[in-house]
Amino acid sequence: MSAPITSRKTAVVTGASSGIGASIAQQLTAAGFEVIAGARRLDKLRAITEPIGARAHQLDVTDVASVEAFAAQIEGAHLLVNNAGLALGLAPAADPNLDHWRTMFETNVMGVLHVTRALLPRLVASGDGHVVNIGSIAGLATYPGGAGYTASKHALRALTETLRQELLGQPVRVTDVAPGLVETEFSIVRFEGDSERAKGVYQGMTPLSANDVADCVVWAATRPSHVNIDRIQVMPRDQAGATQVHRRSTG
Ligand code: NDP
Ligand code: 8X3
Repeated sequence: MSAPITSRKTAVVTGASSGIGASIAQQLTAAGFEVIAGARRLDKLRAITEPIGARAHQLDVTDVASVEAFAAQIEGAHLLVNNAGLALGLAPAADPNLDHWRTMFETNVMGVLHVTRALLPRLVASGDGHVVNIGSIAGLATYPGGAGYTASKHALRALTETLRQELLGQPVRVTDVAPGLVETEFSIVRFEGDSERAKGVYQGMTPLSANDVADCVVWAATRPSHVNIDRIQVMPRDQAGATQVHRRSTG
């Protein structure tokens, strides 16, 4: 007797052209989801999605027209992973780079709002929807020079928690996955291509990998439908807080 035909659940992953989002797309595909991935750099995105048979569409989460065009290509969705995000610089709050602040808020907060707003009706209609927002330890703590980024991730946490409250009674779960240090392109972006400075962030310690965070997302997404994992705070063993990092001497 042949196995019953089961339809695959559809997952949408933003910012899947590198780092954590790429690993989430890969691991969700391996877990049986049909993945639709978005990012601005379509060539990098396709290099991730083609080998795993996922769909790739260009997406700039800060641009409402781009979000609408992206959403128009999606028929139905069960899982939305709002992963696209970035930090820019480490300027003090008293002497801020206003363009950096704007881009961080436009991406990390407004971007999540735009994509969620566009896809929420489809998540509800699926009868078993789930929004996973990639927050950060920076949404739970602060550090000098990090005000623009930490304020945006605190705002994202408020958005995530409010969404969970407002969706009470609807068939949609809401999860915050909040990692500590993860070695990806994150610090290269933060320091605008200065890879030596970026490497220094992880010097002498063992950071999380993108796969470690993707594991958490897949675990939360594959719990039974009545189980809402509110938050997973996941840290390297070498990190005990936003600024408490154990580093071994490398000299
Ligand atoms: P990466 O820089 O490796 O990946 C960021 C991803 O976001 C890229 O795919 C990038 O794609 C995408 N992105 C950025 N801006 C936009 C935009 N406007 N529209 C669409 N996609 C966008 O960093 P990470 O993988 O580390 O970061 C992923 C998430 O994890 C972020 O939200 C970050 O804040 C969070 N995080 C990271 C931690 C870390 O230590 N690395 C720790 C805690 C949380 P493209 O440029 O092609 O658009
Ligand atoms: C990224 C981690 O510590 O750079 O969200 O803010 S940190």
